[in-house]
Order: sequence, then C-alpha cells, then structure tokens
Amino acid sequence: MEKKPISIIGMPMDLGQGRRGVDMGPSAIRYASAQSLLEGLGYEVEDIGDISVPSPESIQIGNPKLKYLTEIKDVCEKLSETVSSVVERKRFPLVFGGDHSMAIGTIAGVAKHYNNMGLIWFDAHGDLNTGKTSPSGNIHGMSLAVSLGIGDPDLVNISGYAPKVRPENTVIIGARELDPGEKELIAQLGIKVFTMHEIDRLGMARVMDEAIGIVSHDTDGVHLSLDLDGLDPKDAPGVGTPVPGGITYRESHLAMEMLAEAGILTSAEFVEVNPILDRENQTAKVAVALMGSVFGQKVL
Ligand code: 5AB
Ligand code: MN
Ligand code: MN
Ligand code: MN
Repeated sequence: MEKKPISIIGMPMDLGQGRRGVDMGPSAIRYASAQSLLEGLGYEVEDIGDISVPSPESIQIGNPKLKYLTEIKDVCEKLSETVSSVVERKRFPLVFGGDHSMAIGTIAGVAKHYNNMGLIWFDAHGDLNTGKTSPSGNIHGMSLAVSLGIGDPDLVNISGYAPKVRPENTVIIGARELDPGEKELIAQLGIKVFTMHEIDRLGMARVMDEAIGIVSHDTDGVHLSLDLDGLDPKDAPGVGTPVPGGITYRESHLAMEMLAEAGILTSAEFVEVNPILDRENQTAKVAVALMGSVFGQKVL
C-alpha cells in the first residue's frame, strides 16, 4: 500500500451527547502516542491541531430535540473545511474525537472530493435518528442519517451539498442497539447492517470480506468512521454510551488489518473516546493500536 502522508486533526467536540469528558478524547489519543506509532510505520505525519469548539457551559442547549444544533453546525462546517484542505493537499485526513456528531463535518469535508464515496460505520449504534425519532435529542445519534441526507436541513446541507453518501455504499458493523425509527430507516434505505448476530454467526473475516465488497463496489474513496463503543466495553470502557456484547479486541484488529490489506481507505476518524470514564487511558490506547492495524502494522 502506498504510504500517503497523514494529517491529524483533533475535534474536541462534546456538544452532541449528554456526558462531559469526550472533548478530551483527542488529547488522550495523542497522549497514547498516535503520531510516533504512525511515524514508526514509515508515514510522514503532521498534527494540525484542534478545531475550536465552544464549551457547553458557555452556550444554550436550544431545541431539546436537536441539542446545540447551531454550534454543532458551525463547528462541523469548520471541520469540513479543514478536512477538505487536507484532501486537496493529497494527504490522508485522520480525525480524533470527540463525540460522533463530528462525523457530519468529517464526511462533508471528504465526500465532496469523490464521485461516489463508500462509508464504514463501526459502532454499537446506528446513529440513524432524526430530531423526530431521537429519544435523547443528542446529535451524535443522528450523524449517519444526516450524512445520508436525512434530518435537519442545517446539518444535511453542511458545506453546501447533500447527500454526502449513498445508502448502497454504506455498511454498519457491530450494531446491537437500534431505536425504532432507526430500524425503520434501515429497512427503507436498505442499508447493509452487520449486527453482532452476523459477526457471531459468520465470523469477522467473512463480515469484512462482504463489507469491503460493498463499500468498494463502484466507489472512488472509502471513509472509516470508528466509534469506540463498537468494541466491547471490557476492551474499550471509556465511552459515553457503552453497550455489552460488543466486538472484541482481536476481532476489531482483524477488521482493521483486512481494511489495510484491501488498501481502500482514503480517510478515517476515531471517535467517542472519553478519558473521564476510562481506566488508565485504555480506550485511547486501543484506538491507537487499531490505527496501527489500519496503517499496515503487522506482527511479522
Ligand atoms: B453514538 C441513542 N440511539 O440516539 C440516541 O455513540 C444513542 O455516536 C446514540 O453511536 C449513541 O440517543 C450515539 C439512544
Ligand atoms: Mn456513534
Ligand atoms: Mn455508538
Ligand atoms: Mn455499490
């Protein structure tokens, strides 16, 4: 695989969910030596710093069905511009989060550079709610729907185009908690979901073979949006919305190794790392270890 230079961007975002601390995710991931690991694998790496995000104490929640909508829209516009300029400079955008509402900005910034982008959504959740179906009003549970062009127009139209990705080029891996509105949307759009049931039944190798087939079919780029809560909480305890029965440490590595072998990824983000809820930075360390596999680290 060609070693494209990497640009790290931090998104200290915690407006999209209910628990403080996930804004410290980018620092925790940097502290777990992400940059030196990637440099050790032979990549040229630059860290272009954090996008500035207002703290929730300094602003108003606004509409309880779409909490912090105005601010999330603004910071996602900024993230989108930064990510887009990284792609223009022929570098690989690698974004550290931050709650998963940030994916709206990351995907807006990358997808405009591709005619047809594939998307891997690695998550315990579907993030397919809208302001109407969400049980919480938290935008981190809506970011995949928004990227598919469904939901609040302010979010859907970030960076001036919509949709960012098509349902037939999208796969969800690791789902085990879906709200009723999300299930309806999955059926309506025909999104391929590899739930924990399929992972148990088929094994991660077969799931990834199928997933890679779907996201690389007729596409010219593939984004990985990896929510650390896709992993089992035993392996990644530092997340705001843990769900038991998740993807193991090894299964998640195999998934990343297979992506590296396929050589299809053009951008990635690692999100929802919450150091306040973590134990000795374990979850950030897992995120960095997974990045190693994504960028081609091998045992032998
Ligand atoms: B995450 C829930 N479906 O919408 C909602 O962590 C949880 O980015 C969303 O996947 C979890 O509030 C969002 C109940
Ligand atoms: Mn998520
Ligand atoms: Mn999740
Ligand atoms: Mn296709």
